Amino acid sequence: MDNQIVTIQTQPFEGQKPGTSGLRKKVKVFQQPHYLENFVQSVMNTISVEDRTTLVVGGDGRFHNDIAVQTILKMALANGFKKVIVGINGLVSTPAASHLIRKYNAIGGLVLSASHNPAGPNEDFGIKFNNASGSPAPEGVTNAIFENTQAINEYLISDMDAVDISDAQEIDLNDMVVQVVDSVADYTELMQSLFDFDALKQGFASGQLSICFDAMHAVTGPYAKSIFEATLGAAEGSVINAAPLTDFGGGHPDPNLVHAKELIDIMSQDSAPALGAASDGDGDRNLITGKGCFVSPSDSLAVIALNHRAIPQFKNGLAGVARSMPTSTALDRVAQTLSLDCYETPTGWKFFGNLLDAGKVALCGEESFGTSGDHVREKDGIWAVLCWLSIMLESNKSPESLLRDLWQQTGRSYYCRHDYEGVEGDKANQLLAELTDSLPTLAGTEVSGLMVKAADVFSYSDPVDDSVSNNQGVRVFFENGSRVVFRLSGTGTDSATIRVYLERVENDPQQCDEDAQEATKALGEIAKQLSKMEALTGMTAPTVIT
Ligand code: G16
Repeated sequence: MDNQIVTIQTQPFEGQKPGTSGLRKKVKVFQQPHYLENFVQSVMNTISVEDRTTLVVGGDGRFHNDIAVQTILKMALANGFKKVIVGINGLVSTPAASHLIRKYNAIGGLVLSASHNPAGPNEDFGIKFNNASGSPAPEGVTNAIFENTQAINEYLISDMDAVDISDAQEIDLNDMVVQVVDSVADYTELMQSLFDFDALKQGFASGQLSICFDAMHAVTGPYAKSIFEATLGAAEGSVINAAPLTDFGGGHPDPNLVHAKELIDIMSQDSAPALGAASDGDGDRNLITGKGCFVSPSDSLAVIALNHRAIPQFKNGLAGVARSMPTSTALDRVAQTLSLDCYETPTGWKFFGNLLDAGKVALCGEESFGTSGDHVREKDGIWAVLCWLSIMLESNKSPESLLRDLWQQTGRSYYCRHDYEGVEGDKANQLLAELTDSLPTLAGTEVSGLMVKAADVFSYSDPVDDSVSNNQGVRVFFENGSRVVFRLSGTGTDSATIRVYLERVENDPQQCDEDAQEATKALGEIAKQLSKMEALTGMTAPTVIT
């Protein structure tokens, strides 16, 4: 093919700073001329010319995915990449993208997704760069990308026609090869290597296992169909909302109690299958529920850790475990019971990358419905479901009784997250600033009957590369072991969201049956009081409780 490389003059856009997980903005923002190109060029500028070997590209299939993929192919060619691996029709789940990067020894990947945020012409789009280990780029790299976006004055792009990526094939563009891969097949093969598929198959055949998996019309539908139905023999129709749609069917593919209501309703019926699960827009998050029994993400992580020997990937033991700071301390108690190292990182999967690469941990998780192992460097929704199926099969127990076992052995973290959405950015910043200012005198005071033991702003020193990340959330600890955490979401696309994380630890196994929302209600009031929520934002109650 005879393609011309064109140099386009451009100017920096404001606000191209990657957040918790890449750059997320409204589609309309990404549709502005040069907007996506500026960011992509800024990423490519951080990769030296000799390192521009293989790049992985793909996304969750949301509106604008197709256009963005073609733009990136043209820019990869113009910027001297030798090969681009892309999923059929540009679709790749986030964990599958991480796997492709590792499998094909790519220098990294551009993952197109705004995760659980709604999709469509008036909704959200996103892009992030993952490094050669498949991990979301660490802060040093995202800062370098941001600096590039502020100084950019030109980008390189080929004038070639759109590449046909509708089938698995290799296309030679002379200077660059585009390899279109069936990422569902690659990912299914990976899962097969990590779990005992024969045993799981028998579990489904015997009726011991059954599942309802809600793909929420997002990217995991084909992966879930391939693994649960076609390979493991779950009944046809076990995967619901399986067809990926560019607007996710108008839904909000956030697998939580609010947005996965269809699944929760199915799981509350007498005819419910043994396990209910859902994943999000790009397939990295997961929700786990038994019959009428929601498993909080923090507890799910702790159950997987406690029962890790039932998972073939971990049959030789776990190197260590990690959780993000706001995630409940259930994992810490399991780690203590099993004598495992347990690390506490800031929110953002990228912070687990170094620990995983260094072999310090093999299982990580977050309260935001994310869990994964050391097989990829992203959270992995389907993998978490396979962990639960493996544990249920080996123990012959339901999710509910596995939860009870956890609470019996290590106590229960009653846990709830209150989100205050739609807050003006200035007001949200002011709330966090005033709260931070109040911290030095907080310890030793009593708030609504609870004594404050300590209060601080979480700062993380990475034990592998010694990098320091400050301002990672405000923590208030109480004498009775309860904890309240405040931070601003880094994944929104317009107004600010204040997240308030509530945890009350109950060590008496006889007292573990309360409803989590009820059990943390008083802490929620204390959090409002401490943060002057109503006075500063005008909000009297959270908009979402999970
Ligand atoms: C991303 C990050 C997670 C984080 C979550 C919520 O997930 O990878 O580590 O917990 O955002 O972040 P925030 O509280 O800042 O909104 P995802 O699934 O959105 O890519």
